Order: sequence, then C-alpha cells, then structure tokens
Amino acid sequence: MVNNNKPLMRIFCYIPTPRIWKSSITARFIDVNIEVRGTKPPEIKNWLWDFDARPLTEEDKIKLADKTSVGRTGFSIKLYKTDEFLKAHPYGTIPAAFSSDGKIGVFESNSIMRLVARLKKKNNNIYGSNPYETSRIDGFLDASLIFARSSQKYLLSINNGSATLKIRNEAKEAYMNYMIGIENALNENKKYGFITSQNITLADICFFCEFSLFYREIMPYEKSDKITSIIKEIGPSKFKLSLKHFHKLRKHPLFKIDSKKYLDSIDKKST
Ligand SMILES: N[C@@H](CCC(=O)N[C@@H](CS)C(=O)NCC(=O)O)C(=O)O
Repeated sequence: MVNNNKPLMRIFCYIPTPRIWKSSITARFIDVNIEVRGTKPPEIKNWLWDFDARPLTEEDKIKLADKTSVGRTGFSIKLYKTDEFLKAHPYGTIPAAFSSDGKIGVFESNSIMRLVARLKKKNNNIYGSNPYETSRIDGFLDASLIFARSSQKYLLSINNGSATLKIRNEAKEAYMNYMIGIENALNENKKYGFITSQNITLADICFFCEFSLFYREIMPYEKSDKITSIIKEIGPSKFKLSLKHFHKLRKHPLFKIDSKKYLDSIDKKST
C-alpha cells in the first residue's frame, strides 16, 4: 500500500522486483493508492495465481492439481493459475494487475505503470501534459521493452547457470541500443536533467527500474569467468549522463523506499 486511501488497483507479483517499482514509485509521486500482493521469489510458486492471490494449502494443491501449467519464462516448475487469472492475463505472467473489482487484468509492467499514472486525473503530468509528450514517453517505454526482452534472457540464464557468450553479447547489443537513446535524450535536455521534460515522467521511472533490474549483472558470474559484466565492460564514461541520472534517482526519497536495500546489496556482492 502506498497510502491509506482505498486502493484503486491490485498487483500480484513476487517481491521485491524493479518491475513493481515502476508502479509503486509512480503511485507515490501522484499519491494514488495501489495494493501489492505477493511473496519472495522462491515462494511465489506456492501461491495461487489469481485476483485473490494467496499461499496454497496442501488441500488446495490436491484439489487444484489439474489446474497447473508449467511456467514459460523464469519458472521451470508447475504453477497454479486459475481460469479467471488466465482470462484476465492471457500471457499468464506476473506482475499481474487487476482493477479493484478484479474484472480487468492489465499485464506488462510498463502498461501497469501507465494505468497507475492514468488513475490520477488532475494536476498530473507524470505521463506528459499533452498527447505529444505522452507519446514521446511511450516511445521510451517501448524502447525499454526491446532491451528488457534480451536482458531478461541474459539475467535468467545467469540465475540458472546456463549463460553463454552469445546470450551475453545479445544483451550487450540491446543495452547499447537502449542506452544510446537515453544518453542522447539526457544530453538534449541537460537544462532540466530528465529524459523527456522539465520534471520526472514515466520515462525516467521506467529507465531507473529497467537499469536496476539489469544492475545485478555486475555481480560476478560464478559458473564461468568468460561471462563478464556488461556494465563494467562499457565503463562509466560511455553513458555518463545516464549513469549519473540513475545514481541521482537512486537517492531520491520516493525511489529509495523500494530500491535502497536491493541495489545496496548488489553493490556489496559485486566488490
Ligand atoms: N515484460 C514483462 C515480463 C513479465 C514476465 O516475463 N514474467 C515472468 C516472471 S519474470 C512470468 O510471469 N512467468 C510466468 C510463466 O512463464 O508462466 C513485464 O515487464 O511485465
């Protein structure tokens, strides 16, 4: 919960993850309340994937045995997804957001973040203040998803010890492409120091969260010393403004509630 008002939507996911921060940081900026339900990553497989997500009992596991499906991305085990969940979430992924009555499912962390931003109508330019600005922000969000696709493949392969140089180098190419645009935009907008306008928008929040997700690749990969960190290889001078932006946002009070522990722990493990 971000504040004490009635939540306007619910998100089910494992926690913590920067994918959820996209929404929680946005919610804090515009003072919209959202509910986040979930548990630590290794325990999420023991939850019922539903609007009314909750830990499964042994009885549930027997009763729902024919409702399981093997996860496609990030899960090699069976997950308990209800028919209602799959109706609302055709790709069956988390984070999974729902309208507060559970009737409408919204998927993809960028679109869930957009939903949060749209829930506040007045005095809100976090998603741009006219159709041109909003669409420019959308461009950055779309570009981030192209990067996210390769980075997810790379990060999951690190997690399960199957990383190869090919996967790593594809992620590097995606990282370079994404960061070049962020760096150019920050360079054009140096006067204000944000990606698209005079203030923080979803483009900055999305960049911060995508970079935070990727950041854990700076930790040493124990299985092979041939797979080295992309961020470290590129170094601090290539995307100077982007890295500065990331570290500035990291200190922002509305960001660090979510990110401090997570990022500090990566830093500690990478030295
Ligand atoms: N691009 C998506 C990624 C979502 C995603 O891939 N979620 C994975 C976990 S990291 C998932 O729910 N996998 C469940 C499955 O494959 O059944 C987003 O940002 O929301």
